Amino acid sequence: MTLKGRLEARQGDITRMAVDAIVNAANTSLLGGGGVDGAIHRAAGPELLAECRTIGGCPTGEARLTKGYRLPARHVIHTVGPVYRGRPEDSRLLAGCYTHSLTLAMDHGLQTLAFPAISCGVYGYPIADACRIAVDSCATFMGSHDTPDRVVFVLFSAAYLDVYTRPLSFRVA
Ligand code: AR6
Repeated sequence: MTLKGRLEARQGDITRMAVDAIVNAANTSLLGGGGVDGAIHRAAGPELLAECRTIGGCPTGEARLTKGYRLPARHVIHTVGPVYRGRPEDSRLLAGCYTHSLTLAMDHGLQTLAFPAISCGVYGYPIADACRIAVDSCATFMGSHDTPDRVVFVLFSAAYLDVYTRPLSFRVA
């Protein structure tokens, strides 16, 4: 299945994305925090935290779905990236964030998704390694499923967007 037009990267604020679901780089409590997690909770309003309280947390490498409330996105997929320690399981857990999020989207018929650079802020994952895992995980999943229709990597900085350009050009013919 072609990836052309289905997988792209852009610079921006993920809370502004009008997609079926934005992905949140959360922590295992799912009760909010700083970085993109804080921005998503601020933009979604207190109803998001209320729904998160009912979930009871999420293990690292997995994902959970909520509504989007006051966000332009209809849903939020909360996933928990690994704290980077340079161990082999870091990459397995980070890949799990992407594949679990994509599977959850597929199971709920969500066709457009936006991902931030999971684990690349407070959790310290080196951006080049994390980017390769993100692109490979999404390209592999989307190459064997016709859903989701479209995935956008939304990077806060121009420098991070630059990192995504080459790996994406290799995978998206
Ligand atoms: N849109 C897009 N990207 C953003 C936005 C935004 N509005 N805000 C930040 N980023 P981080 P982590 C980028 O630290 O490393 C929280 O406290 C940011 O520049 O948000 O997975 C959670 O509760 C960086 O590139 O997530 C956890 O405790 C990327 O998003 C912990 O941080 C991820 O940075 C998770 O740490």
